[in-house]
Amino acid sequence: MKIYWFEAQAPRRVLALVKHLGMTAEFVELDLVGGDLKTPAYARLNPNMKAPVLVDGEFVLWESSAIMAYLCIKAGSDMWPAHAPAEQVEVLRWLGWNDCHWSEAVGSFYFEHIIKPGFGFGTPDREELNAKVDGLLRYAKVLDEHLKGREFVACGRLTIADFHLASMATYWRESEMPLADFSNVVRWLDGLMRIPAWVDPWPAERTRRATCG
Ligand SMILES: N[C@@H](CCC(=O)N[C@@H](CS)C(=O)NCC(=O)O)C(=O)O
Repeated sequence: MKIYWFEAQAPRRVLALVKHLGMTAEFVELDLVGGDLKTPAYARLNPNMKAPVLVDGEFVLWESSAIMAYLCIKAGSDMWPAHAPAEQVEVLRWLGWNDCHWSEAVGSFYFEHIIKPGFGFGTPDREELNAKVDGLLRYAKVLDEHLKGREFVACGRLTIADFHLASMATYWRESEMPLADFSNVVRWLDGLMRIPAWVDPWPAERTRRATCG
């Protein structure tokens, strides 16, 4: 099994899960700036030209939430409750909420403060972020109220929903996301930082991309 990745939030959650579940994989690191995601060979794996991508034999899968579900099924982990329909829809609800609302709310802060300096794309545009504050507060309130009295997002235990929602918000302090007043969100994010694979998801051994397949 190969996983194509680079140091960014969507690959982060997949790599953290692989490590957390104790799975083995070949981790193929992509050079974003060098254009690895724009090659025809990579586009054949993922026509969106994004990471991560999982290749397991002939099977190719993109979208981190689907990849995480696949990994859990393969490992027999209930972090994706494949055999419990009521729990499955609960997790699914938060995966969808992330992709439609939360990732949009936190994404600009993450991009301006983590991705731009990290990849040499310039310095954070704080004026641009001022316009994003209301959107973030709106959805942070939803998550904060949901997390009242809860340690995890769904099913009363760690699921892929936690990794999915936390991957950009983990960097909230460095990204100047106005989350300090959302004590349940902060408690949840700080709690995840007690999971070794979440703190350090990146592979110890890295293979540079030679071929896509
Ligand atoms: N919804 C996708 C998002 C994939 C995505 O946007 N990946 C980013 C890294 S976090 C990427 O590959 N960006 C490269 C680019 O846009 O050129 C997923 O969850 O897998």
